[in-house]
Amino acid sequence: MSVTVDTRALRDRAAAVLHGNDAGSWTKASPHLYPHQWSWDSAFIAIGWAHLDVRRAMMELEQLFTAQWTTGMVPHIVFRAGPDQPYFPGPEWWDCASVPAAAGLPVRTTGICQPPVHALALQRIWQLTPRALRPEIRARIRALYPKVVKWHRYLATGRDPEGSGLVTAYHPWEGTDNSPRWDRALARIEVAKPGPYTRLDTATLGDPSQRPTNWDYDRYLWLVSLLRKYRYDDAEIHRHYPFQIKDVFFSAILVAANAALLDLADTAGASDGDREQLARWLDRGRQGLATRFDTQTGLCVDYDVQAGEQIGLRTFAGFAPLFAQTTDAAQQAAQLRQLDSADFCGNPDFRWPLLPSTSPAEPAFEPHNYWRGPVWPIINWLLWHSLSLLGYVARADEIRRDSLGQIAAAGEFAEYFEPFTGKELGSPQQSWTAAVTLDWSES
Ligand code: 2M8
Repeated sequence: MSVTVDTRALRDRAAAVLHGNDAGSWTKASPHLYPHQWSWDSAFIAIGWAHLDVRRAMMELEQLFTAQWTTGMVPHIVFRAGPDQPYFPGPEWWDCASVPAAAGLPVRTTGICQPPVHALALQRIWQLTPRALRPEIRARIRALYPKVVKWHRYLATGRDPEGSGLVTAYHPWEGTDNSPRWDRALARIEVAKPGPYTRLDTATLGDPSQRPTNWDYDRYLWLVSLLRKYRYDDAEIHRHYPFQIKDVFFSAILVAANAALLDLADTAGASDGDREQLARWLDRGRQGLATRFDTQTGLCVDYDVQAGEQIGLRTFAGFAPLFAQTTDAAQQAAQLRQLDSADFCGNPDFRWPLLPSTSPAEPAFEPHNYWRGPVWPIINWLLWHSLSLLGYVARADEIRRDSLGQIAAAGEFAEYFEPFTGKELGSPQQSWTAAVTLDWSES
């Protein structure tokens, strides 16, 4: 389906959402549901800001990295909103201030992380920097770059002690909360007694059916209590902790992010050592993903380390080779066939031929429930970005056009969209949706 989109008007409205969520030096992920600074949201948000003000875009990332742990980890939430903007679970559930790696931080944070989109943001900022501002922005990139390398080093070592090229995720909150990818691993947790708690998300949103269940939340919070017990120590976690998943999507973003850092190496004045290291991580990541590629289905599959089993569900994460910009022609062809099959974008009943978070062919598919089916603009942005870089320019442009059409038709910068109707779901005025709209409007 195609509609005529007034791109200029959409762009102005997207800019207004970012301005509305701007807290000065950082941006709320959304005005009510997510009032703090989230890690990968911030990266997308910086891409949006880069179209309005590259200095402000740099500041978004610089602020986020002030919360970087001494291990190199960039925490998934930096708690910055005041007490008038409650969020659950807050810093007390995480209790990170007493952890040595986070003890000296000026802000309170969580103890887990999210996909490293930040290098892609840095790359976009530099591409959009006007000539007159280049000396200043180059200097700021030079200052931030080693911190981003350190972040990638944490993921390549602390999160991959086996040197497999695949990142081990510790928690559903490390990106795609209630994705059915985690269902079996969560179901194996026999006793989940996180203690009394009151959720705020379902009340804020008003429709619990668009959010994870209480069964999920019991387990999310129980896992936090275990991480707390292990003092967020990676070695302890790898030894004892029940939820450890080699996450192909997270790993693919690390590959793409390492490629982006290499692309910026001259601008940032990277050392030879850093360049060699980044190239090794990039290569190892691609090899790791190749070991998880299923030639039968044409999709990549996650691996549950504790259970020793594959997670063969059809979700957006199966396109990890595309997200990692694989150079393997056979993989590219197989992935593109899957992408446009009825199991994904080619579903004849979809309002827009966009990538859903979970395939409608999966029994766990729920079209209105969060990461279990809806279309997420940021995921489609990552796909568009990769396809463009791989040279599939026409297919990429269709994704861009249909994504803008979806957002314009719904009339809201929603967190996610129902795939059959295109209806807006989740939080309105979601910053990262506005940010990718800005990027798409200008591309
Ligand atoms: C969602 O996650 C938070 C917890 O981190 C939540 O549900 O409360 C996820 O979509 C996550 O990927 C995203 O970063 C966050 C803020 O947009 O919301």
